[in-house]
Amino acid sequence: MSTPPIDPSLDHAVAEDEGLSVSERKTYAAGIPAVAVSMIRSLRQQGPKKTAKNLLTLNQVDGFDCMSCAWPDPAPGERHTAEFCENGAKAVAWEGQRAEVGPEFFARHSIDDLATRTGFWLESQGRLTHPMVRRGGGSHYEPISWEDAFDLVGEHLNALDSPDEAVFYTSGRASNEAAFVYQLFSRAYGTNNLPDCSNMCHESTSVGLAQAIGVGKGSVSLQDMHEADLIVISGQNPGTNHPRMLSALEIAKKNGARILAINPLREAGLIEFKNPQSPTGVVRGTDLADEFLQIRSDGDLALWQAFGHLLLAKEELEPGSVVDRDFVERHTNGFDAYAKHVADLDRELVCTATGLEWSQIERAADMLASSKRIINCWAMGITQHRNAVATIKEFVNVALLQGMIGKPGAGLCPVRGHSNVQGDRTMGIWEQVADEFLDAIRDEFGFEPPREHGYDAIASVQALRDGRASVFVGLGGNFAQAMSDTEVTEKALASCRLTVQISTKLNRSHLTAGTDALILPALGRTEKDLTGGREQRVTVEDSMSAVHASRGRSTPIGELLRSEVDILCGIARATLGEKHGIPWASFAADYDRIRDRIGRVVPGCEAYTEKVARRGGFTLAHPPRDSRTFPTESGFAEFTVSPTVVASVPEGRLVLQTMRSHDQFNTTIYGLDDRYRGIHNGRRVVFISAEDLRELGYADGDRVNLVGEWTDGVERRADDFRLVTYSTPKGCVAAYYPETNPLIPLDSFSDQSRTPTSKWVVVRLEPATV
Ligand SMILES: Nc1nc2c(c(=O)[nH]1)N[C@H]1C(S)=C(S)[C@@H](COP(=O)(O)OP(=O)(O)OC[C@H]3O[C@@H](n4cnc5c(=O)[nH]c(N)nc54)[C@H](O)[C@@H]3O)O[C@H]1N2
Ligand SMILES: Nc1nc2c(c(=O)[nH]1)N[C@H]1C(S)=C(S)[C@@H](COP(=O)(O)OP(=O)(O)OC[C@H]3O[C@@H](n4cnc5c(=O)[nH]c(N)nc54)[C@H](O)[C@@H]3O)O[C@H]1N2
Ligand SMILES: [Mo]
Repeated sequence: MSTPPIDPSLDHAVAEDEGLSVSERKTYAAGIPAVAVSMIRSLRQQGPKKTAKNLLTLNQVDGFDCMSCAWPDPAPGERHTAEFCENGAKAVAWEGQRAEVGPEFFARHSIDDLATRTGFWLESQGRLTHPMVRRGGGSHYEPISWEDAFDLVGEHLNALDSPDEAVFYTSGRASNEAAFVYQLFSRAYGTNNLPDCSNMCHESTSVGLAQAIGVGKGSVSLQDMHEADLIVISGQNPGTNHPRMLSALEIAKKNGARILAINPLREAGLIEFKNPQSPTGVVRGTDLADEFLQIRSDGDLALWQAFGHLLLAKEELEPGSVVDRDFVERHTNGFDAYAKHVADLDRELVCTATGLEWSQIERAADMLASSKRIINCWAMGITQHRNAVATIKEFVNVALLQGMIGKPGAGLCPVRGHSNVQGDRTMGIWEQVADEFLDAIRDEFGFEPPREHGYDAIASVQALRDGRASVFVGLGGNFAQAMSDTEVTEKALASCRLTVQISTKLNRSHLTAGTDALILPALGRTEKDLTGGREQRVTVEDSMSAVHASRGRSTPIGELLRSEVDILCGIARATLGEKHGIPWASFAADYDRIRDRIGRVVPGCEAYTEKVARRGGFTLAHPPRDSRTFPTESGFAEFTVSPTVVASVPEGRLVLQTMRSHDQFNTTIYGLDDRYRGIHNGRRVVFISAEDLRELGYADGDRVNLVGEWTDGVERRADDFRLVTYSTPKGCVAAYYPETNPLIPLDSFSDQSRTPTSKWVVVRLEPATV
């Protein structure tokens, strides 16, 4: 039943990195090679017929929503026949892989054997096809029936002293229906322990924006992107992680927009774009960035304070030229304190923090000053820092100054990662959900949900580590590899009495198994969902708050697979039975019944069932965007004052940022190339400046170990990386995640949002003894 990998290159996965080579970095993204690479991979993995069917329904109105990122789709009439990017096609091919991982595979491989394999090898074995169990710390996973699996979960959960000893994790690919059912179950069972991947991702955005404008979500639409006259892109690599965003940037540029990119690395997708969808784009690339600031790691807070400083100075010289006084007066609070703070800014401090010349900063500030419709985009290079929340509030300060919220072509645009991470939050996957949400659950379902805040991702690891929690349920994702401090996280998971992973592919989280452990195979986005004997659809929300339906068309890879909704309802039934009278079986039989409840519980989702049935769905209300109303405590948008920070490291140490290659989706590795950065056939590389190489006494190509240093005195290590000379600011190096996650201390997280500082890890280099 289980077949060897189909892509021949995958056979060498265990001997990864042996043929590593480095070539010139690319300056442009998404040309012909991009489409060619994805088509070849797709054909190998899925076969021609399935490929055509899947790719032609990807992101179409009646098709499925791409699971590769949360970038929005154009309006129904404006989509291409091929409305997808290279990395979306890779994600589809990955899910559609024909090889199967079932009972024979698990009989052949013990858990200990599998634990020696790389994540790349594990996932490339194919799709999970059968519910599997490991009992009593046994050596192998064995088949189990669905009903027995559900009963096992119910027995464990009902045996805990307190519901707070269970943790219910969500990865952002889960649909709104699955998310709603999951949080309802968790709360009916009695806990708010609902950590999610957002805790490691855009949490800083949600916290910062909620404080400053009253809504933790972005304030722009795709149409706004097309109409902006300046787009700022900070801490984001769209050519790899949001390639369809490049199409929007291309349209904006054609309409006359300028682009300002702020990043320690000259990412290909920020410099130039060749649109594979348009004949002219392929021949003649579009120059993207008009100005590029090669900033030092975490210099963004100081930079945006400098922008505020320069804009206000210009306003003083030419009153009325920069500040939108009417907006500031009518809609904001705290302007005077902010203006005073940035007026006193220390320029030298800014130059040290950013590594930039003051004249460069002035040029960029002039771009802001001379623009009427500015959109500010950001992603992980901003959110995964100690000062992330403060930095995001500086973005807001400058936007408020210029009145850039709630008008066409302008606004704040955090670019989300997982395709439904924003929707999962809307549906109540949140350890700190608002009391009003809990009141609505109580009123609709007639039970009193727990009110105490639950564990976020970090608190979950701490609780599992310290024995305060002992059951872990993962709705998708790969918690063991995605979280910081890999060794601590893996031990915490392995110490559980029960782990449950609802997954499509095998990963490390299945091998850091609790004493009892379940693998429950789920249908993917691309697959037809016939739960309850009818064709079911699910719904999702993109990064711009647009909600719409998604329906897979391809035949599921195995007959035993169940939908996430069905699996969660099964677990809920086995655990809670008739308690609270929640009709779990009826929910699974017809997802409209879940949508009806979403409509009555979730704010902004009134008449949900009808609205998502419309072609193209609907967009959730966003008061700042829609009417310049700010649902903060004061009723105004808040200017905030934060100290200027110059983050520094001890002599001889470096700041490591951990990021994605072009050939991965988070912990899923599709291949060993990072084409745009010139890396082939390997992932254990460290990008470092020529100056640092010289000063530290190394040469390009040398092999080193990375040693993490932290206040707890523990040395965290990741061994055997090849140094690659690269254009990056002095003192700032970069390497791929998740190989570097063992270096990130569990206690190193952003102030307020508690996001692991994946972009700020203090390391030293040691020669590798090979
Ligand atoms: N193909 C593909 N698509 C994806 C994903 C994937 O893994 N693969 N992941 C999805 C997910 S969950 C997410 S969250 C997004 C992630 O999307 P990105 O945020 O683009 O992902 P990263 O690879 O972490 O890139 C971080 C970028 O920030 C820059 N950076 C690092 N530190 C700083 C800093 O201090 N200041 C500034 N200004 N820039 C900095 C880095 O050089 C890099 O360009 O993508 C989503 N889409
Ligand atoms: N060092 C470092 N760490 C990071 C980051 C970083 O930049 N640097 N980024 C962080 C970010 S932004 C994020 S979002 C997290 C990601 O954390 P996660 O969301 O937990 O991780 P993924 O790698 O996306 O999860 C991959 C697994 O999801 C399962 N899966 C895939 N599709 C489906 C599906 O349709 N249904 C189900 N049930 N399962 C499915 C497969 O089994 C696959 O192995 O990682 C974080 N960790
Ligand atoms: Mo993410």
